[in-house]
Amino acid sequence: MTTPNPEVHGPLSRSDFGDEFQWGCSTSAFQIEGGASEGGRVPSIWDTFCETPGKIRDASNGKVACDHFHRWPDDMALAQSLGLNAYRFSISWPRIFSARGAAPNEEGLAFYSDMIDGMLARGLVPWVTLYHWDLPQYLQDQGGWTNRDTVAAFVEYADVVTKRLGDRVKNWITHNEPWCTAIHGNLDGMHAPGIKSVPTALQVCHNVLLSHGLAVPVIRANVPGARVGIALSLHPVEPASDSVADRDAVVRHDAFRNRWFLDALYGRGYPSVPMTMLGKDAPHIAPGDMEAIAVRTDFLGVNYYFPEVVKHDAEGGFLETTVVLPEGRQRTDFGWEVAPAGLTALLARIAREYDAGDLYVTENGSCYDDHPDAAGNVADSARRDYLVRHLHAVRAAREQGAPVKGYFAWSLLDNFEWSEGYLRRFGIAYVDFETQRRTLKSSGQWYKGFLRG
Ligand code: IFM
Repeated sequence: MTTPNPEVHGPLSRSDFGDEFQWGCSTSAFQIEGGASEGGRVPSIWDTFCETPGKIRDASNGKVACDHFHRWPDDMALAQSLGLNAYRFSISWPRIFSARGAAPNEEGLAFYSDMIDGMLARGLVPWVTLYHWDLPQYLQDQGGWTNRDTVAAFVEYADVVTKRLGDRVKNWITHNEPWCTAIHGNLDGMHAPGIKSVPTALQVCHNVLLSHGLAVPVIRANVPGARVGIALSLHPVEPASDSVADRDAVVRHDAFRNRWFLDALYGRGYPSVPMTMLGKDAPHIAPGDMEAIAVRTDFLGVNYYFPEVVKHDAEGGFLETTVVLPEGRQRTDFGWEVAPAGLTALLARIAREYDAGDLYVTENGSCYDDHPDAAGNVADSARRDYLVRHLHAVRAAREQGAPVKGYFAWSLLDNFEWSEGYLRRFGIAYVDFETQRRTLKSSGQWYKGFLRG
């Protein structure tokens, strides 16, 4: 199957990526499930955040979302119809434990167990994320991720879930985008729990990584043949100008955006800059933490959306940098730059600089506000083009030697886009949130044609 614009992009076929390549879509529990008070689920920090006036742009919440809690068989059938062989989703921690020290909620475990059976029956390899931002509120009430007991609670949660589901699930992702958990949740306050504090954000960041490190051996012990990793949001960084100050700003920005995570996970510790700049705001690191964080993993999940352009700015927070948006670049409706070459460069860089094992693009997608036309079709040509060009970028990275073994489009469905509510559509299938009807967009049709050859 060739791309829709072969004259622009050249031919691309599924077979270019080999038989073992994982082709999927990614989703997350809070963004699609709904069923917020069903099946023994208790509130998460996102339920609380949604109830706080002014936090969500359209004042919406995740109570119903895509109603995936009830409609998952149809959604899995949709995924199967696309020709996917994998599906990435997250488990809602508040569905599994209703209080610290409580017994696991059997109904919650059964929900995911049934869904996993449904995936396997449809030829979809399950890829499970344990934490995609929906911390139980009762844990936030005792300090959330700043409290090391939350680290212990996460490891217990990982233990229960992997013991119960590990007979069928082999691919485990501990955390999704710890940068967002830490920074959006605790520095800029855009995400739940909405805190704005440098030391809190840095401690959260450290404790989240620690919980990853401590959970990995537990998952391995529970799951024969487990493959365990973490999914990071990573961004190529470029200078706003050729000045020395801006080029130095790139080094600092990259050191926190990317290397803070990569260096720590692959045994180099946190980069000395910005650590030295943090002073008293630096995280408390207990003996043995860094060794735990650097536990061996099997793969790295790379979530790629856009590169960042930065300039030096003495007022620009602890990094003294500001992200700028140069004119004249192609952008999605969210303002994110469309830069497929950044994905190739990023994957090649990770392969060159880190011993990360296999790489999976665990998220990549674009936000455009397309709606059905009079005939009911959703002609999202910009999203289709984004998908085509980024698949070319993945193939280019493989040709450069990066061991990229899978691609998961974000997202299967339009969904709850965090503080933007339902105003930002990332799905390759359109969701009418009034009727819950799903309509495959042109991008989804292209993906299906490509996958089915
Ligand atoms: O919707 C999010 C997802 O939850 C995490 N990665 C980025 C996506 C788009 O913003």
